Amino acid sequence: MRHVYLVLILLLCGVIVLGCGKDKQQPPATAGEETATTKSVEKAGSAEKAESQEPASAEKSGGTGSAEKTESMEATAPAEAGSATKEPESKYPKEYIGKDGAKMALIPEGAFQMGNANGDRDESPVHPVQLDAFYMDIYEVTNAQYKKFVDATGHPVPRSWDDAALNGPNQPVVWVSWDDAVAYAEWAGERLPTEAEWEYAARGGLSGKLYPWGNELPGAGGEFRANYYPLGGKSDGYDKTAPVGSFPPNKYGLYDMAGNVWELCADWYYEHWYGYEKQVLNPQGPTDEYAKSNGYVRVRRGGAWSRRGKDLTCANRGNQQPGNGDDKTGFRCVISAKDVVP
Ligand SMILES: [Ca+2]
Ligand SMILES: [Ca+2]
Repeated sequence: MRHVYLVLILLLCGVIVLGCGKDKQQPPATAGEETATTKSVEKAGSAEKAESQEPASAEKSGGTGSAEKTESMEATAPAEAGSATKEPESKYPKEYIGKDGAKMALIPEGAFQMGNANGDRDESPVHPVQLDAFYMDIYEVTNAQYKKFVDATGHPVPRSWDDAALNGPNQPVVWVSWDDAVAYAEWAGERLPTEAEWEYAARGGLSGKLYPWGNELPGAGGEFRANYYPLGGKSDGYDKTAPVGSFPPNKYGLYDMAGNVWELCADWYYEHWYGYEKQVLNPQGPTDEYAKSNGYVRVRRGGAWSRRGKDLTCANRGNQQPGNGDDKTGFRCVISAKDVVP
């Protein structure tokens, strides 16, 4: 009987020793995590590194270990980063190439104040908006891109393709209606941006500024920041549309968010909508009954080559009949980041 007790005691000791050993193996792991979190500034880089290394290490170690490690690093990131930076965006690659071949930039999830209290009446009241991450074409859709769509689908050709002032391959496509733009977006597996997404993207992460670059007028100091209609006409270098990307991008890497061509958005336009809007997260614009009171027109944003500088503000709102086109209006597409990286 004593022998049995002895054996049991020995076994118990063994279990305890093993247990302690296990505990002792953990500190290096948590210490590693700690160093990772204390280096929060480098986190984005190291997280990317971990992601890019994942396939290789997954093969080596059977996958689960390194995957867990990556996950735990990501999980600690938001808590550590707190209010300092927008780290969660590192979950998604910075760039994405759409099915139409267009380069798209990641617009990170975040919140902003939509509208401009000192702008036109339809830009008030300023109200909070929260958006999930999405990708946006860095350029307005060009004639060359639109031709791929026309060739593939037999969609009608825009009338501007006869006009030498507008039909350059890298000029934005114009004389497209909202219906045409939606057809293109669907063909590309994408969609038009909501009005809120458009304004958030145009602001490029700047808070409370008038234009994508700040508060200066587009031609302040003789330095042109957009294609518009400066005093005297075309001193910005372009009489009508400019090839996309002719002016510097905003901080999200988006070109021509101010000027060149107006850009169609998904939403109906209703001039008093901001006073009724209740949806903070991913707002979709006016419901049918409000759209009706403005005669069912769609939002367009950003001003155009035909407009004075003050019309190029991020918050300025325009509209257009959904079946109409003109030589001042084009579009660009977006896709939700979760539809690209589930
Ligand atoms: Ca111009
Ligand atoms: Ca534009």
